[in-house]
Amino acid sequence: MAEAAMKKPEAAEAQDLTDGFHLIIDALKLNGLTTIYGVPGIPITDFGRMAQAEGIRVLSFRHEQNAGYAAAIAGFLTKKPGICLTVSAPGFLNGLTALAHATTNCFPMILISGSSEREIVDLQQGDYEEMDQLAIAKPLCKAAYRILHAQDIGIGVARAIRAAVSGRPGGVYLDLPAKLFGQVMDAEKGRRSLVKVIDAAPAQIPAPASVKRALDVLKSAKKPLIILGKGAAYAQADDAIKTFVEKSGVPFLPMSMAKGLLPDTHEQCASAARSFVLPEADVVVLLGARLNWLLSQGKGKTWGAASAKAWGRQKFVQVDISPTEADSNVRIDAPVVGDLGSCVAALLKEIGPSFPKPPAEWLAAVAERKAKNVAKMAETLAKNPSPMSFQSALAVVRDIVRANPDAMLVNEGANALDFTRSIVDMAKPRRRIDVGTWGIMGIGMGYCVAAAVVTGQQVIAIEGDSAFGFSGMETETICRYGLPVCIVVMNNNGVYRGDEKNASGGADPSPLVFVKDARYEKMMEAFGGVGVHVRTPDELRRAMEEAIRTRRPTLVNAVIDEGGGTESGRITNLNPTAAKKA
Ligand code: ADP
Ligand code: TZD
Ligand code: MG
Repeated sequence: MAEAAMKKPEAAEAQDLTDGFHLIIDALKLNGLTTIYGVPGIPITDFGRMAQAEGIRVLSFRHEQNAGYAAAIAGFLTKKPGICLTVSAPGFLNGLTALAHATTNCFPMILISGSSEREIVDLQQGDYEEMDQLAIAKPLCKAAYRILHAQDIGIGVARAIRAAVSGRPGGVYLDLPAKLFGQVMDAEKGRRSLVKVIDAAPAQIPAPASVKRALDVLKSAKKPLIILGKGAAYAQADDAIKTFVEKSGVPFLPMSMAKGLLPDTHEQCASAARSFVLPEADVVVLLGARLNWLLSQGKGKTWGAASAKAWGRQKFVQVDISPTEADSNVRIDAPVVGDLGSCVAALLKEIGPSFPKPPAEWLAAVAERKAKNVAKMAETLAKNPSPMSFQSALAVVRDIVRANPDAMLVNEGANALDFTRSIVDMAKPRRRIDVGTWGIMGIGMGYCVAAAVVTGQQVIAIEGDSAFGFSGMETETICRYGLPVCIVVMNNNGVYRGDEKNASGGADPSPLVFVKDARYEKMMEAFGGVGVHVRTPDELRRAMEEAIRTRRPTLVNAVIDEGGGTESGRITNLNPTAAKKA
C-alpha cells in the first residue's frame, strides 16, 4: 500500500484523474503550506505518506496535543496557519486543546482531522471512532468547515486559510470525512478548482481621526507608558515599533512573548520597574496586548486603584486589530483599530519631530526604581547556594542566551517560568515563546520542535519538572528529527516545590510532589540524545555550551532546591482560599 499510495492510481493516470488526497496536498502546497505536524492513523495514514512523497514536510509526533501546539506556534512565528493533522474522534480531541489554545492566543492554525462516515455518525450507529467533530470544534475555534466533495477542496482550504490569518488570527477546524480522500475527479477540472489565496491577511488601515485622537491623548501625558503584547510581536513590524517607541521616548513594558521586540536591556525598558510604572502611569498605550488577567484587567491595586474592582486614573490608548477588544475591561479613551504595522506607521507619520518627550521627572523616577531593583536582583544572582536556586541556575541561562541572541527560548512551569521571564533578557523579537494567555503546561516539546523546524536556530527550553512531564515523550521526536534542542529541566521534585508532606500522614506523597531525584536526562539518552545531570552553575554552563556547540538533542537535568519555589509562582493570589483549614 505504501508504495502504491505514493502515485495516483494507474487507471486514474490513464484517464488523467485526480483524487481527494492529491487535491488537498495540491491546495496546501499552492498556498505555501509545506509543513504538517500530526499523528498518523485511519483515515489519514496514506494522506501523510503522499504528502511527504509530494514534498511536504510531515512531522510525526507521539501525541496530537504536542503536534497541535507545534502547529499553533508555527502560526505565530510565520504568520501562516500552522497545520495539525489528526485521526478521528480521540486524535481529534487530543488536537482540540491546541486548537483552542491557538484561538485564545490569537495564533493562526488549521486543525485538519479525518472523520468517520457521516451517514453512520449522524445516525449514531456506532462507527469506528464515531464523533460529530464539526459540532464539537465549533465553540472552540474561530471557524469550522467540512468538505464533502472533492471539487470543494480548493474553496474549503482557501476559506480555512483566510479565517485563520485575517483580522484577529485564530484556530480553524477543517473536517475531512474518510470518503473524501478517495473521491476521483478530472485532473484538469481539479487543478482549476484550487484557489491560491490572494492577500490572506489584508492590511487594515486605521481611521486617521483615531490616530490623531491617540496622539492627542499621549501628548497630554505626564507619565506615559507603552505596553507591547504578543500581537505586536506577531505583526512583524519590528522596525516601525522600535522607531515609534524611541521617537516617543516613552518607557515600555513588554508582555512575556513581546520581550525582545526592543531589547530588554534598552534604556526605555521598564520591566524591572513593573510594579512602579503600572500604578503610576497616567496614559498607557497598548500595542497588541489585551487587558486580561495578565494585566489585572486594567484595574485594581496593580493599577493604583483603591480596591480590586476599581479603576485606576489611567487613560488608555489601545492599538488592536480586533474592533471589539476596546472597552472589554475598562474605558479605552483612544482605540486605534487596524493591523499593528499599519497603525504604527500611521502613528509615526503623525508624530513628527516636535512631538514632546515625556517629562524628565517621570523618566528619572522610572530609571531610579529600575536601578534599585536591578541591583537587588544582581545580589541574588551572584549567590552560589547548594543545591542551586532557581536564580543561580538562571544566571547561567541568562549568559548563554545573551551569547546566543538568535536562539529560541521555550519556557513553561510556574517558578521555572516566572524566574526565567524576569532573569533572562531577550535581545531580538519572537525569540521567546511560552505558556501564553492560558498559562498552559504542555506546550514545551511541541514548541521546541516547531521552533527548530521553522527557524533552523538553536532552541533552549527552560522547563519546570512538572511542565516537562506533559510533553516529555516528544524527546523521541526531537531525537528522531535530530533537532538542535537543549532542554533544561529545573528539577525541584514537584509542582511549585518538592518538600510538601501528605497532611493525613498517609503513605501517598503530597499531590504536588514527584519521585525524588528523578533522572529525566535518561529519557533523552534512551533515544540517542545527550543526557546530563548537573548540580552546580558551572556544570550547567558546560552542559549548555556543549549542547549548543554540537547542536545535538540534549536534556540537562538541573537539580534545584526543592524548597525554593512559591505556590503558583507569581500568581499565588489566584488560588481560592478555604474558610475552613483542612
Ligand atoms: P499579551 O498576552 O502579550 O498581552 P494578548 O494575546 O493578550 O497579548 O493580545 C494580543 C492582541 O493582539 C489581541 O487583542 C489581538 O487582537 C491583537 N493582534 C493580533 N495580531 C495583530 C495584528 N497583526 N495587528 C494588531 N493587533 C493584533
Ligand atoms: N494543567 C495545565 C494544562 N496547565 C496548568 N497550568 C496546570 C495544569 C496547573 N499548573 C500550573 O499552573 S504550573 C504547574 C501546573 C501543574 C506545574 C508547576 O510545576 P513545575 O514548575 O515543576 O513545572 P516549578 O518550577 O516547580 O514551579
Ligand atoms: Mg517543579
